[in-house]
Amino acid sequence: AQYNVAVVGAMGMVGGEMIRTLERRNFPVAELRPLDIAANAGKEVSFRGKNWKVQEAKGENFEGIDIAIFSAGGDASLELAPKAAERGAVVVDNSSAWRMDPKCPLVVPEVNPADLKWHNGIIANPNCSTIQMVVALKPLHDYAKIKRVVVSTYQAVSGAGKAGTDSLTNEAKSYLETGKVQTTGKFQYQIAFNCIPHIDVFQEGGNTKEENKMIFETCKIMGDDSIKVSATCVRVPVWYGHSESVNIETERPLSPEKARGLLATAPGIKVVDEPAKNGYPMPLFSNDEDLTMVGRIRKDESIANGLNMWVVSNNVRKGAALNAVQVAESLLEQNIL
Ligand code: 2RA
Repeated sequence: AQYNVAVVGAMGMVGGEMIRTLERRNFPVAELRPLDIAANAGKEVSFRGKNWKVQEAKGENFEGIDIAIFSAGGDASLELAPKAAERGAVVVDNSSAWRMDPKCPLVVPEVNPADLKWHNGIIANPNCSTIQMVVALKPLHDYAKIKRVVVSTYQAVSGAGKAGTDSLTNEAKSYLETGKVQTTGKFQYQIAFNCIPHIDVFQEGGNTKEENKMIFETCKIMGDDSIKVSATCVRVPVWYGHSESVNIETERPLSPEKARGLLATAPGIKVVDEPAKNGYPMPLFSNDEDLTMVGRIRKDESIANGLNMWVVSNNVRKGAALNAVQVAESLLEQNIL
């Protein structure tokens, strides 16, 4: 069977990656319907050697759509996802709008594919920094039961879209050319040659929204509210690829060797862990990578059952577009559509 697939936010960085991912993975698309803001209606996107005209993202333009993949910001999702679902589409939404809604499954196919079975029309794609972490946590949690996670993230500027990557490029360029940085204002401060411990807005209690996303989304995806998560999310001057220092405490003993074996055989993971050969994951190697890379796996000697690891994944691919397409693939595999 083939399906009519809408991509909402088709002209954006993640929307464009979604279309490339649908093509690259040969998703059975009968009609591709690129949807975006009115100003972009009439423009064209290429898919499978054809040009497809962009239409305005509005209710009636979801008629006849089987799957609607959104990456158009929270407001558009709040307004249009229910309209798409009313017209019979299954929505996979990359914004944060529906992630903690009890009626909406929050899914990483390598972790909780069965949650797709209870969807009510809208499925939420988790935050990029959460996705890569739970892919790595899943095999270790199943074997040794994770009690607590402490994570520090080193997030690429592309997490803030094209404006984010442009900021880094322009600021670095102006510094190297003139010795002064002309900031573009996308981030709170200059990001070139700097790190900013502030992603999204500050919440009650001092965490940012990005940090709370990692805390709350992790428990929902893992299906275990007993997992304690502490997160610090930092923007760093890297274009693509989020890196995370992940420390876990488990109920049962878990040696680095055992962890390495579990990770190496788990879905969606590539273990890159050969310190003697300077073998460890880096965002520079994540550009063409669909897998979540894990390295620096070592015992945390400061507690009884502690383990440290370093997790790197491409935030535009697995962190957004790829995971959303894999959710759509899982719907087909499980005959849920
Ligand atoms: C960021 N995770 O990195 C957020 C949204 N993509 O900016």
